[in-house]
Amino acid sequence: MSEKLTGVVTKSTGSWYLVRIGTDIIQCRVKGKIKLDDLKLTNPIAVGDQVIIEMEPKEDVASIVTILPRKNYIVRQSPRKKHLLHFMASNVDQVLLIVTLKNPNLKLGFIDRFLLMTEPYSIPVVIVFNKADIYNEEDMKLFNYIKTIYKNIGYQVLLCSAETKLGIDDCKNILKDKTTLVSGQSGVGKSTLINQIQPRLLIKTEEISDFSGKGQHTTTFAEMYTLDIGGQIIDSPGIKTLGFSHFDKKDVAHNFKEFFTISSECKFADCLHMNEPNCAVKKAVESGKIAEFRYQNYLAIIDEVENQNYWEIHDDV
Ligand SMILES: Nc1nc2c(ncn2[C@@H]2O[C@H](COP(=O)(O)OP(=O)(O)O)[C@@H](O)[C@H]2O)c(=O)[nH]1
Ligand SMILES: [Mg+2]
Ligand SMILES: [Zn+2]
Repeated sequence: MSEKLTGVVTKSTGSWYLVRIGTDIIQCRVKGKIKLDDLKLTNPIAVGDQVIIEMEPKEDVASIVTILPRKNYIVRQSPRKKHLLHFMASNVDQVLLIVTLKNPNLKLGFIDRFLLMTEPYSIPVVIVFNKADIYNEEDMKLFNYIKTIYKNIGYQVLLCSAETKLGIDDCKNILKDKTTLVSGQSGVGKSTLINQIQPRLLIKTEEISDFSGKGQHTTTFAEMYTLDIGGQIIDSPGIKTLGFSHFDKKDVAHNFKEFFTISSECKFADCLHMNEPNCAVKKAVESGKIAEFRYQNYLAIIDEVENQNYWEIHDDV
Protein backbone atom coordinates (compact mmCIF):
# COMPACT_ATOMS: atom_id res chain seq x y z
CA MET A 1 0.00 0.00 0.00
CA SER A 2 1.39 3.39 -0.95
CA GLU A 3 0.74 6.45 1.16
CA LYS A 4 -1.18 9.44 -0.29
CA LEU A 5 -0.42 12.99 0.79
CA THR A 6 -1.60 16.48 -0.20
CA GLY A 7 0.95 19.20 -0.86
CA VAL A 8 1.74 22.30 -2.91
CA VAL A 9 3.93 22.43 -6.01
CA THR A 10 6.89 24.76 -5.37
CA LYS A 11 8.72 24.12 -8.64
CA SER A 12 7.64 22.74 -12.00
CA THR A 13 10.00 22.12 -14.89
CA GLY A 14 7.47 20.20 -16.96
CA SER A 15 9.29 16.92 -16.37
CA TRP A 16 9.93 16.96 -12.62
CA TYR A 17 8.38 18.76 -9.69
CA LEU A 18 9.03 19.79 -6.12
CA VAL A 19 6.09 19.39 -3.76
CA ARG A 20 6.04 20.83 -0.26
CA ILE A 21 4.25 18.94 2.48
CA GLY A 22 4.52 20.80 5.77
CA THR A 23 8.19 21.73 5.87
CA ASP A 24 9.34 18.79 3.72
CA ILE A 25 10.14 19.18 0.02
CA ILE A 26 9.58 16.02 -2.00
CA GLN A 27 10.79 15.35 -5.54
CA CYS A 28 7.98 14.15 -7.75
CA ARG A 29 7.25 12.97 -11.24
CA VAL A 30 3.99 12.39 -13.02
CA LYS A 31 3.33 8.74 -13.59
CA GLY A 32 0.70 7.40 -15.91
CA LYS A 33 -2.39 9.37 -16.80
CA ILE A 34 -3.39 12.46 -14.87
CA LYS A 35 -6.49 14.48 -15.62
CA LEU A 36 -5.38 17.81 -17.10
CA ASP A 37 -7.29 20.88 -18.20
CA ASP A 38 -8.31 21.45 -21.80
CA LEU A 39 -5.78 24.27 -22.04
CA LYS A 40 -2.81 23.50 -24.28
CA LEU A 41 0.12 24.04 -21.95
CA THR A 42 3.87 23.65 -22.04
CA ASN A 43 3.82 22.89 -18.29
CA PRO A 44 0.51 21.30 -17.28
CA ILE A 45 1.25 21.54 -13.55
CA ALA A 46 1.72 25.02 -12.09
CA VAL A 47 3.72 26.31 -9.15
CA GLY A 48 1.01 26.86 -6.54
CA ASP A 49 -1.03 23.81 -7.54
CA GLN A 50 -2.42 21.72 -4.70
CA VAL A 51 -1.70 18.12 -5.58
CA ILE A 52 -2.12 14.65 -4.18
CA ILE A 53 1.06 12.61 -4.33
CA GLU A 54 1.70 8.96 -3.81
CA MET A 55 4.90 7.81 -2.14
CA GLU A 56 6.66 4.97 -3.92
CA PRO A 57 8.01 2.64 -1.25
CA LYS A 58 10.85 1.28 -3.39
CA GLU A 59 11.85 4.49 -5.19
CA ASP A 60 13.20 7.82 -4.00
CA VAL A 61 10.70 9.90 -5.95
CA ALA A 62 6.97 10.31 -5.41
CA SER A 63 4.24 10.52 -8.04
CA ILE A 64 1.72 13.29 -8.55
CA VAL A 65 -1.61 11.52 -9.05
CA THR A 66 -4.20 14.34 -8.80
CA ILE A 67 -4.27 18.12 -9.29
CA LEU A 68 -6.88 19.69 -7.01
CA PRO A 69 -9.17 22.42 -8.44
CA ARG A 70 -7.45 25.81 -8.77
CA LYS A 71 -8.97 28.99 -7.29
CA ASN A 72 -7.17 30.98 -10.01
CA TYR A 73 -4.17 30.84 -12.30
CA ILE A 74 -2.00 33.10 -14.44
CA VAL A 75 -1.00 31.92 -17.91
CA ARG A 76 1.01 33.58 -20.62
CA GLN A 77 1.61 32.71 -24.22
CA SER A 78 4.68 30.49 -24.34
CA PRO A 79 7.60 32.62 -25.58
CA ARG A 80 8.97 29.71 -27.66
CA LYS A 81 5.88 27.81 -28.74
CA LYS A 82 3.39 30.53 -29.58
CA HIS A 83 0.42 28.20 -29.97
CA LEU A 84 0.89 26.94 -26.41
CA LEU A 85 0.24 28.55 -23.04
CA HIS A 86 2.60 28.57 -20.12
CA PHE A 87 1.57 28.57 -16.46
CA MET A 88 3.23 31.31 -14.42
CA ALA A 89 1.50 30.38 -11.15
CA SER A 90 -1.76 29.22 -9.62
CA ASN A 91 -3.71 29.80 -6.40
CA VAL A 92 -2.15 33.21 -5.74
CA ASP A 93 -3.56 35.99 -3.54
CA GLN A 94 -1.86 38.79 -5.44
CA VAL A 95 0.91 39.80 -7.83
CA LEU A 96 3.82 42.14 -7.21
CA LEU A 97 4.69 43.55 -10.63
CA ILE A 98 8.16 45.10 -10.45
CA VAL A 99 8.91 47.84 -12.98
CA THR A 100 11.29 50.77 -13.23
CA LEU A 101 11.13 54.04 -15.16
CA LYS A 102 14.84 53.77 -16.02
CA ASN A 103 17.52 51.11 -16.51
CA PRO A 104 15.76 49.55 -18.39
CA ASN A 105 13.35 52.21 -19.71
CA LEU A 106 9.71 51.49 -19.00
CA LYS A 107 7.26 50.83 -21.77
CA LEU A 108 3.77 51.51 -20.41
CA GLY A 109 2.49 48.91 -22.85
CA PHE A 110 4.18 46.26 -20.76
CA ILE A 111 2.13 47.07 -17.65
CA ASP A 112 -1.12 47.00 -19.64
CA ARG A 113 -0.18 43.70 -21.24
CA PHE A 114 0.69 42.20 -17.89
CA LEU A 115 -2.63 43.28 -16.38
CA LEU A 116 -4.42 41.41 -19.18
CA MET A 117 -3.11 38.19 -17.63
CA THR A 118 -4.35 38.91 -14.09
CA GLU A 119 -7.73 40.47 -14.90
CA PRO A 120 -9.56 37.28 -16.00
CA TYR A 121 -9.49 36.19 -12.34
CA SER A 122 -9.43 39.73 -10.91
CA ILE A 123 -6.15 38.99 -9.14
CA PRO A 124 -4.99 42.10 -7.21
CA VAL A 125 -1.79 43.60 -8.65
CA VAL A 126 0.60 45.91 -6.80
CA ILE A 127 2.75 47.81 -9.30
CA VAL A 128 6.14 48.47 -7.69
CA PHE A 129 8.29 51.19 -9.26
CA ASN A 130 11.81 50.21 -8.25
CA LYS A 131 15.09 52.16 -8.61
CA ALA A 132 13.52 55.36 -7.21
CA ASP A 133 17.06 56.42 -6.22
CA ILE A 134 17.86 57.20 -9.86
CA TYR A 135 14.64 59.08 -10.69
CA ASN A 136 15.09 62.84 -11.27
CA GLU A 137 12.43 65.49 -10.81
CA GLU A 138 10.96 64.86 -14.23
CA ASP A 139 10.85 61.10 -13.63
CA MET A 140 9.03 61.71 -10.35
CA LYS A 141 6.42 63.80 -12.17
CA LEU A 142 5.93 60.93 -14.62
CA PHE A 143 5.73 58.45 -11.75
CA ASN A 144 3.04 60.50 -9.99
CA TYR A 145 1.07 60.78 -13.22
CA ILE A 146 1.22 57.00 -13.84
CA LYS A 147 0.44 56.28 -10.20
CA THR A 148 -2.74 58.38 -10.26
CA ILE A 149 -3.96 56.65 -13.39
CA TYR A 150 -3.44 53.08 -12.18
CA LYS A 151 -4.72 53.90 -8.69
CA ASN A 152 -7.94 55.25 -10.19
CA ILE A 153 -8.37 52.05 -12.20
CA GLY A 154 -7.95 50.01 -9.00
CA TYR A 155 -4.31 48.97 -8.76
CA GLN A 156 -2.01 49.74 -5.85
CA VAL A 157 1.18 51.58 -6.87
CA LEU A 158 4.34 51.73 -4.76
CA LEU A 159 7.63 53.62 -5.01
CA CYS A 160 10.67 51.55 -3.99
CA SER A 161 14.41 51.36 -4.09
CA ALA A 162 16.18 48.10 -3.41
CA GLU A 163 19.32 50.24 -3.24
CA THR A 164 18.24 52.68 -0.48
CA LYS A 165 15.55 50.37 1.03
CA LEU A 166 12.83 52.93 0.32
CA GLY A 167 9.46 51.15 0.41
CA ILE A 168 10.88 47.80 1.55
CA ASP A 169 8.76 47.82 4.73
CA ASP A 170 5.67 48.54 2.63
CA CYS A 171 6.57 45.55 0.44
CA LYS A 172 6.94 43.34 3.51
CA ASN A 173 3.53 44.41 4.81
CA ILE A 174 1.98 43.58 1.45
CA LEU A 175 3.66 40.16 1.25
CA LYS A 176 3.10 39.05 4.85
CA ASP A 177 0.87 35.96 5.13
CA LYS A 178 -0.07 36.02 1.43
CA THR A 179 0.89 33.96 -1.61
CA THR A 180 2.37 36.40 -4.11
CA LEU A 181 3.68 35.99 -7.65
CA VAL A 182 6.64 38.37 -8.10
CA SER A 183 7.18 39.24 -11.74
CA GLY A 184 8.65 41.80 -14.10
CA GLN A 185 10.98 42.34 -17.04
CA SER A 186 14.62 41.25 -16.58
CA GLY A 187 16.88 43.83 -14.99
CA VAL A 188 14.22 45.72 -13.05
CA GLY A 189 15.74 44.61 -9.72
CA LYS A 190 13.45 41.75 -8.77
CA SER A 191 16.22 39.63 -7.25
CA THR A 192 17.76 42.61 -5.44
CA LEU A 193 14.37 43.57 -4.01
CA ILE A 194 13.57 40.04 -2.84
CA ASN A 195 17.01 39.92 -1.27
CA GLN A 196 16.18 43.08 0.73
CA ILE A 197 12.95 41.51 1.92
CA GLN A 198 14.71 38.32 2.99
CA PRO A 199 18.49 38.11 2.56
CA ARG A 200 19.82 34.95 0.88
CA LEU A 201 16.33 33.52 0.32
CA LEU A 202 16.83 32.85 -3.38
CA ILE A 203 20.40 31.55 -3.18
CA LYS A 204 19.79 29.39 -0.13
CA THR A 205 16.85 27.58 -1.66
CA GLU A 206 18.53 27.21 -5.04
CA GLU A 207 21.37 25.33 -3.38
CA ILE A 208 18.96 22.91 -1.76
CA SER A 209 16.49 22.40 -4.59
CA ASP A 210 18.78 22.06 -7.57
CA PHE A 211 18.96 18.40 -8.56
CA SER A 212 22.39 18.74 -10.15
CA GLY A 213 23.71 20.29 -6.95
CA LYS A 214 25.46 22.99 -8.95
CA GLY A 215 23.23 25.86 -7.82
CA GLN A 216 21.93 28.16 -10.50
CA HIS A 217 21.62 31.89 -10.14
CA THR A 218 19.42 32.76 -13.08
CA THR A 219 15.75 31.98 -12.74
CA THR A 220 14.67 29.69 -15.55
CA PHE A 221 11.63 28.24 -13.82
CA ALA A 222 9.22 29.76 -11.36
CA GLU A 223 9.74 28.68 -7.77
CA MET A 224 7.85 29.21 -4.55
CA TYR A 225 9.70 30.28 -1.40
CA THR A 226 8.43 30.55 2.17
CA LEU A 227 9.00 33.92 3.86
CA ASP A 228 10.17 34.20 7.48
CA ILE A 229 7.62 37.02 8.00
CA GLY A 230 4.84 34.62 6.92
CA GLY A 231 3.46 33.95 3.49
CA GLN A 232 5.22 32.83 0.33
CA ILE A 233 6.50 34.33 -2.87
CA ILE A 234 6.72 32.80 -6.30
CA ASP A 235 9.83 34.06 -8.07
CA SER A 236 9.48 33.84 -11.84
CA PRO A 237 11.78 34.28 -14.83
CA GLY A 238 12.12 37.81 -16.26
CA ILE A 239 9.59 38.51 -18.99
CA LYS A 240 10.81 39.65 -22.41
CA THR A 241 7.65 39.61 -24.51
CA LEU A 242 3.95 39.07 -23.87
CA GLY A 243 1.77 37.92 -26.76
CA PHE A 244 -1.95 37.25 -26.74
CA SER A 245 -2.78 34.83 -29.54
CA HIS A 246 -4.98 32.93 -27.07
CA PHE A 247 -7.24 35.99 -26.65
CA ASP A 248 -9.96 37.16 -28.94
CA LYS A 249 -10.83 40.85 -29.24
CA LYS A 250 -13.68 40.55 -26.75
CA ASP A 251 -11.28 39.13 -24.14
CA VAL A 252 -9.07 42.18 -24.55
CA ALA A 253 -12.03 44.56 -24.22
CA HIS A 254 -13.39 42.79 -21.14
CA ASN A 255 -10.07 42.79 -19.33
CA PHE A 256 -9.24 46.47 -19.59
CA LYS A 257 -10.91 47.09 -16.24
CA GLU A 258 -12.05 50.71 -16.60
CA PHE A 259 -13.20 50.14 -20.20
CA PHE A 260 -15.38 47.24 -19.11
CA THR A 261 -16.98 49.29 -16.31
CA ILE A 262 -17.98 52.05 -18.69
CA SER A 263 -18.89 49.80 -21.65
CA SER A 264 -22.45 49.28 -20.34
CA GLU A 265 -23.05 52.82 -21.64
CA CYS A 266 -21.86 52.00 -25.19
CA LYS A 267 -24.66 51.81 -27.78
CA PHE A 268 -23.77 48.25 -28.76
CA ALA A 269 -23.44 45.50 -26.15
CA ASP A 270 -20.57 43.93 -28.11
CA CYS A 271 -18.79 47.28 -28.70
CA LEU A 272 -15.02 46.92 -29.18
CA HIS A 273 -14.55 50.72 -28.79
CA MET A 274 -13.01 51.16 -32.21
CA ASN A 275 -15.24 52.77 -34.86
CA GLU A 276 -18.67 52.01 -33.42
CA PRO A 277 -21.07 54.97 -33.01
CA ASN A 278 -21.95 56.24 -29.53
CA CYS A 279 -19.07 54.49 -27.83
CA ALA A 280 -18.80 55.48 -24.15
CA VAL A 281 -15.16 54.40 -23.97
CA LYS A 282 -14.10 56.64 -26.86
CA LYS A 283 -16.02 59.52 -25.28
CA ALA A 284 -14.23 58.89 -21.98
CA VAL A 285 -10.87 58.96 -23.78
CA GLU A 286 -11.78 62.27 -25.42
CA SER A 287 -12.87 63.83 -22.12
CA GLY A 288 -9.74 62.56 -20.36
CA LYS A 289 -11.61 60.21 -18.04
CA ILE A 290 -9.74 57.26 -19.59
CA ALA A 291 -6.00 57.71 -20.16
CA GLU A 292 -5.07 58.13 -23.82
CA PHE A 293 -2.06 55.80 -23.45
CA ARG A 294 -4.27 53.01 -22.08
CA TYR A 295 -6.51 53.37 -25.13
CA GLN A 296 -3.55 53.35 -27.53
CA ASN A 297 -2.16 50.22 -25.86
CA TYR A 298 -5.60 48.66 -26.11
CA LEU A 299 -5.76 49.36 -29.85
CA ALA A 300 -2.25 47.96 -30.36
CA ILE A 301 -3.18 44.70 -28.60
CA ILE A 302 -6.47 44.41 -30.52
CA ASP A 303 -4.52 44.84 -33.75
CA GLU A 304 -2.01 42.22 -32.70
CA VAL A 305 -4.71 39.75 -31.69
CA GLU A 306 -6.29 40.14 -35.14
CA ASN A 307 -3.01 39.48 -36.91
CA GLN A 308 -2.00 36.56 -34.71
CA ASN A 309 -5.37 34.93 -35.28
CA TYR A 310 -4.66 35.16 -38.99
CA TRP A 311 -1.31 33.42 -38.54
CA GLU A 312 -2.78 30.73 -36.32
CA ILE A 313 -5.38 29.80 -38.91
CA HIS A 314 -2.65 29.37 -41.51
CA ASP A 315 -0.36 27.47 -39.15
CA ASP A 316 -3.06 24.82 -38.74
CA VAL A 317 -3.38 24.17 -42.46
N1 LIG B 1 20.02 52.16 -8.81
C1 LIG B 1 19.41 51.02 -8.51
N2 LIG B 1 19.82 49.87 -9.05
C2 LIG B 1 19.18 48.73 -8.71
C3 LIG B 1 18.09 48.73 -7.81
N3 LIG B 1 17.66 47.46 -7.69
C4 LIG B 1 18.44 46.70 -8.48
N4 LIG B 1 19.36 47.46 -9.10
C5 LIG B 1 20.38 47.00 -10.06
O1 LIG B 1 19.76 46.57 -11.26
C6 LIG B 1 20.45 45.48 -11.82
C7 LIG B 1 19.52 44.30 -12.05
O2 LIG B 1 19.10 43.83 -10.78
P1 LIG B 1 18.51 42.34 -10.56
O3 LIG B 1 18.06 42.26 -9.15
O4 LIG B 1 19.48 41.33 -11.03
O5 LIG B 1 17.27 42.37 -11.56
P2 LIG B 1 16.28 41.20 -12.00
O6 LIG B 1 16.72 40.75 -13.35
O7 LIG B 1 14.95 41.86 -12.07
O8 LIG B 1 16.34 40.12 -10.97
C8 LIG B 1 21.60 45.16 -10.88
O9 LIG B 1 22.76 45.77 -11.37
C9 LIG B 1 21.15 45.80 -9.57
O10 LIG B 1 22.24 46.19 -8.76
C10 LIG B 1 17.69 49.99 -7.24
O11 LIG B 1 16.76 50.10 -6.44
N5 LIG B 1 18.39 51.09 -7.62
MG1 LIG C 1 16.83 38.12 -11.14
ZN1 LIG D 1 -17.56 51.20 -26.87
